[in-house]
Amino acid sequence: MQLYELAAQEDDRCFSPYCWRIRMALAHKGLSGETIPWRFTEKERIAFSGQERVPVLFDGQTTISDSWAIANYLESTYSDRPSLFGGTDAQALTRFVNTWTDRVLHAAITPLIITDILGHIHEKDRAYFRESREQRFGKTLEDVASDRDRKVLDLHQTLEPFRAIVRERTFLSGDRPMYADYIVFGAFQWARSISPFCLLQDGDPVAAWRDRMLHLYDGMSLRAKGYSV
Ligand SMILES: N[C@@H](CCC(=O)N[C@@H](CS)C(=O)NCC(=O)O)C(=O)O
Repeated sequence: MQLYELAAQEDDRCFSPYCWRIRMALAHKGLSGETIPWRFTEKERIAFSGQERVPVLFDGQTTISDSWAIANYLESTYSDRPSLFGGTDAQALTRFVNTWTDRVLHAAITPLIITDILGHIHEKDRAYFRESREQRFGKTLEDVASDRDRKVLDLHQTLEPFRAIVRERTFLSGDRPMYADYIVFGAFQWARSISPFCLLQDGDPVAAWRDRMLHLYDGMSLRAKGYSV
């Protein structure tokens, strides 16, 4: 299996939140995938997948893109291995976690780390990243990133429903982590891989949950290149 992952300047600084979901999902299923580092501007290298984003999983003869589609593929193809969802009803509900994370959590984290992303990506990606993101946000990256000491408080507020769950349970999914946990964790691993800015305060149940996640699978994500924040 090969997993095309977004890499920064260094090949082993993989920072895509979507790719982290799949790294964790592969570990959960006990599958190993070779990481193929990929940069934003290398669209032709993943043209075989028929689209322009990572993650892309290449499994034998099968190519799948989009993290949600890949997770579903892994679940059905490797159904004899530990479930990522815990049944079809839970799978449907996990889709909500996917959408909330993509649209709400990522939006709250983006201003806190966007200039650190710019500082870490490969130099050949910088002009593309700045132009495409400034077009998306309708302002400069520096304006998006302004006032982050106040914006981090917005993140803490955004996390409140999630915090209420992980205050009571070990993982979002209960006693064991599942794909819903990996979706949310991907967002924190995105930040940790690329930014020294501290998103979570000591004593926050979300920080304790993230710490438990970091230690899963022999500390795979703790050992990955990133900042100790
Ligand atoms: N919905 C997709 C989103 C994938 C995505 O946006 N990936 C980013 C990396 S984090 C990407 O490849 N961006 C390419 C670009 O911006 O040109 C998924 O869940 O996999």
